[in-house]
Amino acid sequence: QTSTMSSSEQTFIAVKPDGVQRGLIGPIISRFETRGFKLVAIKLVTPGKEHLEKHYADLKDKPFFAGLISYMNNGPICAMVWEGLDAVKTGRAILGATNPLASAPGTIRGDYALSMGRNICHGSDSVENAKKEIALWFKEGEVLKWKSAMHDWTY
Ligand code: RTP
Repeated sequence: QTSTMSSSEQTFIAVKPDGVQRGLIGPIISRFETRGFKLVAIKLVTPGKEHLEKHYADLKDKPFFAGLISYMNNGPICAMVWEGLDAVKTGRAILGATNPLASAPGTIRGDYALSMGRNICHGSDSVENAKKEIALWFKEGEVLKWKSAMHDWTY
């Protein structure tokens, strides 16, 4: 499916409160950077319950919804936008399966997490949702356009 891939595809990646509190912002950023993705937005936020309920609106009828919102509302979240070839799908692969027990070693969750309810990171699951999530978490001027000299010829 190379024809549908865009080098400017963007995905929303967040380090959840447990990831921030465990000091895992660095390793998580590092995996996206060293893979070749470009960081175009980043901030530390405590967005509050209402915002988190919007972010997880699709899951509002799930039995774990209230627990999920209180987990996500438990401290700062590091919100980011990463850009590059097939960023959404490859971003999910870098994070690993939702349930860390099923995540392969070498993925973020496969290396740093054990529990579904404390899985340290979030990544958009489709290009459409990535657009919605970026618009929810960032204001227009917060997502930067910049050119890395390196990206011209190394990727
Ligand atoms: P995320 O949105 O956080 O990247 O996770 P995901 O797409 O891989 O998984 P999703 O089904 O959207 O679930 C969102 C988050 O809810 C928590 N969860 N708990 N059965 C449970 O207890 C359960 N299922 C999901 C996880 O934190 C999951 O990442």
